[in-house]
Amino acid sequence: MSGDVEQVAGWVRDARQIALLSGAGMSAESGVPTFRDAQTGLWAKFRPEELATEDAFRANPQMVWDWYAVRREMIAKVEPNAGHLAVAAFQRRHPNRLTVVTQNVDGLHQRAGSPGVLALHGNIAQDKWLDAPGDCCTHMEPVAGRPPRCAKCGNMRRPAVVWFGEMLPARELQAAEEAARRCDLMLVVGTSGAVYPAAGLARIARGKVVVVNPHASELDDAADVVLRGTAAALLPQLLEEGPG
Ligand code: BJW
Repeated sequence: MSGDVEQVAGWVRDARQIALLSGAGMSAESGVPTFRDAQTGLWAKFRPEELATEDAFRANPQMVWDWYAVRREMIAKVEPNAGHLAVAAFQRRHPNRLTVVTQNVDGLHQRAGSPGVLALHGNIAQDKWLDAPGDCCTHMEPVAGRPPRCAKCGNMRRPAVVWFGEMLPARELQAAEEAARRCDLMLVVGTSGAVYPAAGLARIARGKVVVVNPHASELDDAADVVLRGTAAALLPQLLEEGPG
């Protein structure tokens, strides 16, 4: 274990309240592509800012729906990695000592067994109505299609995720801010720190801030320690509480 890793493992042991803010890099070793790293396939053609918006969906609902369909299918096939599992195991050993705040929509923290995950950007496995549903929408099954629509008014189904320009779920965001304000230690794992208000949580953390990321991030300047490594390699070392 490097000196820095050992030091942070000590902070983990001493902290009464830990907040873990995760981003796409948390799931990279499960095989889920990140948003802003070099991308292949669909990701090479579009930036998230161009697809993850209501305007993009209204302009080209089939293309955006298909982008999500490909990602949903891929996410359904992957498994939580050693990082997700180390977090969940820590929470089992220490109930109520670690709060997971995630920007990820893949549900992998939840599948690893983490309780009470605060999912700031929604859940890609679910969908919801694009416009406020009328009686027709709520009483009829949507007609299958890409995207499915209400047979009567044409209202479309859309992924239940948070797009740019949309508000984050109020309860989750408030709970995440509280977790940041009361923590003794925040682990910021696998996020570029480019998207707000999630990234701002690292800047309001009361306690020490540790960034875990193999590459430079926009939150490195907010960190007391930056650990250059991956989530699946480092989180087990930080959270497994060896002899210390
Ligand atoms: C590894 C690794 C390994 C690789 N281990 N690490 C303040 C300032 C400026 C702008 C704004 C601001 N406040 C709000 C805004 C506007 C906007 C915003 O932030 N824009 C920025 C781009 C500038 N924010 C919003 O619009 C938000 N809403 C909002 O603020 O509402 C209020 C409001 C309303 C109206 C007007 C104004 C305000 C909503 C943001 C929603 C983001 N949604 C998405 C898509 C979700 C659905 C989907 O999946 O399609 O969320 S965008 C995308 O980015 C996704 C992610 O959750 C999010 C963050 O990305 P993340 O997780 O950091 O991934 P990457 O790819 O960027 O980084 C991966 C990292 O992992 C890298 O650093 C790698 O090095 C690392 N890594 N392998 C560890 N193995």
